Amino acid sequence: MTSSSNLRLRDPAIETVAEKVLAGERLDREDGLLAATTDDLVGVGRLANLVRERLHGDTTYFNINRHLNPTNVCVASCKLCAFYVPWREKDEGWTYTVDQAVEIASRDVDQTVSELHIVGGLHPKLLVDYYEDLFRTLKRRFPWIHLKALTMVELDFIAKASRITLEDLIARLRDAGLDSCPGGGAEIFAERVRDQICDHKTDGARWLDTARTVHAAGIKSNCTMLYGHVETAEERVDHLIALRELQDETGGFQCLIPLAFHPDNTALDHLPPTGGRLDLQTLAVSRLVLDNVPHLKAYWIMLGEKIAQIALHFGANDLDGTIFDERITRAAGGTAGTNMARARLERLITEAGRKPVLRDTLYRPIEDTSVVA
Ligand code: V47
Repeated sequence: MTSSSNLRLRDPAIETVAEKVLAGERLDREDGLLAATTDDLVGVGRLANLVRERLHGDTTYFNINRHLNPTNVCVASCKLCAFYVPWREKDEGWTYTVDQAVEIASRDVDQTVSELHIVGGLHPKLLVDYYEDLFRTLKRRFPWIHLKALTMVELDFIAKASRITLEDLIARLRDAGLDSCPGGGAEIFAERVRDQICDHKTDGARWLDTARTVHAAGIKSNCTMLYGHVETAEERVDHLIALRELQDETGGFQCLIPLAFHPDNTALDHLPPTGGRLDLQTLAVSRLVLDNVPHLKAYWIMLGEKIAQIALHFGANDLDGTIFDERITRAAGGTAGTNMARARLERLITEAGRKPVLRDTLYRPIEDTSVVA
């Protein structure tokens, strides 16, 4: 049996955190802060790994998926983002018709691709009927595919722009084929931070309220935390606790994806990129504090393959997917690329001593032994 003494912690300050983790007790804000600020990275990692193995053993999920960004034109102008083209310069960006979007998706969607991840800019002319048409057409063309589409920020914006309630919007999109929602746009909930990185966008309380409404409609979603910019450790822990409180209420979050800030080509390009230390400690703290969300994703596109692989021992149990055609991280200087072969993802997982399991978006294993390299 594991005791805090054989965890070989270097920092006595995290002994109390360890005792709680070993007893399966919930961590409070103080505990989260100790874990986020200790220099005992390996100790915190061991604790997070314990929780990960308790929940999932060696199982490490991945899927075969494609991103689709119907537009990069956006009225929000977030300083954190390098992907958007402002509305006044809309001709410099792209806004696909439904037929164009489906044509782009069809370039590399076949029966092995189980998920389309669809997000884009806040475009004032793309209203509910556009997304209904898009989802219906995609489902007709690829009936097996799961549509994980539209962040809480986009849903909030589209409902207002279409002059309908959020409840109506969600019901209409669900009828058109929406299956679940991705976790983007949460950033850091603290107003102090949002004022500096994404003012004029849905605020933290509204993001959470929108997720509450999505979950009440029976739709699962993911959640994210963007770290490594102007936020403090306190603000990260508070963000995780706000997600935990909503999850206690709804149970609708499947997965947290901590997103490493990429500064290139953004209005915050004076900031340095994150280091491996912050990446791994943030994943570990996320696993420890967010005790009621089952999955923690090491998003290889933002972490890089090597940190994502090591993250499988710091709390993470999911690597996302093959990800055809990722554009948001690439715009901000991401160098990990896109379109990873399935065999390579599986190799990253097995080389880390974990067991790869191909999943669908709802974390159901897909029985399939074929290897598509
Ligand atoms: O909403 C934007 C963030 C998000 C930058 O739910 C940036 O399964 C870092 O949410 N540096 C999009 N991050 C990505 C996202 C996501 C990715 C993979 C899986 C899932 C899921 C969700 O990326 C945006 C924003 O929070 N972002 N710009 C940047 N420069």
